[in-house]
Amino acid sequence: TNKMGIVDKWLKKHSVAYSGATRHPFIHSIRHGTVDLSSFKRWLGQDYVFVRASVPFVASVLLKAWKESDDSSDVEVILGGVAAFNDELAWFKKEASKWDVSLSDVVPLNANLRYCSFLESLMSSDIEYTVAITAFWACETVYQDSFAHCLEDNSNTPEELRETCERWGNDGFGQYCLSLREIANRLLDKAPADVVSKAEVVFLRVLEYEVEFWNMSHAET
Ligand code: HMH
Repeated sequence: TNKMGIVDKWLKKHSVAYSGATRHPFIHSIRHGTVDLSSFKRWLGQDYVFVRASVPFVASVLLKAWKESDDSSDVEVILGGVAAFNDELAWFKKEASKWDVSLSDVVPLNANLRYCSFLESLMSSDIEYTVAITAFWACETVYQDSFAHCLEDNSNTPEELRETCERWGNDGFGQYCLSLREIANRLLDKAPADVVSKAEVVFLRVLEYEVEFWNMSHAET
């Protein structure tokens, strides 16, 4: 409907990297119903650690929006994301007990620690709001796109994994990701060239970290 934003251009330009993050073998295995349950459990425990660690990052994006945004509806969109954490952490606890995963015993693997430190580096006040919201959009969108793929009509996702896929693959979460995309596009449109380049690099790094995150599901330990 709208004209193509900068983020939409990046999705085309970097479509191979984007598909690498959203069509990972782990996602294919869920969608095909061949997923190894020990992989799923490992992902679940690692993602709980990641989601907890991303709370301060999202709070920092909220703070930047409140200080720097020219549109007060940004704060509301991001606040929606902050508010969803409560429910999300409760969901992880419920899901973990269903699969006999002990969340208090999860040891964060290196790829997870690296992704968390990357998010932490983006909390710095030196990082522009435009760059930070681009990272946040990319992070949420990879999950939305990946799990929505597992819910498509021709998918064979096992019944007991559907709730997980719906958590990020549902239409409401899809709308929320579109709202984040609109904010990113609006800010990038007005940003100086060096900030746009920084945001593009950050977008690509998020895609890499997401691939490494999925890769942990088939880690040896
Ligand atoms: C690794 N990326 C990772 N975990 C998540 N839960 C999301 C993105 C979406 O919030």
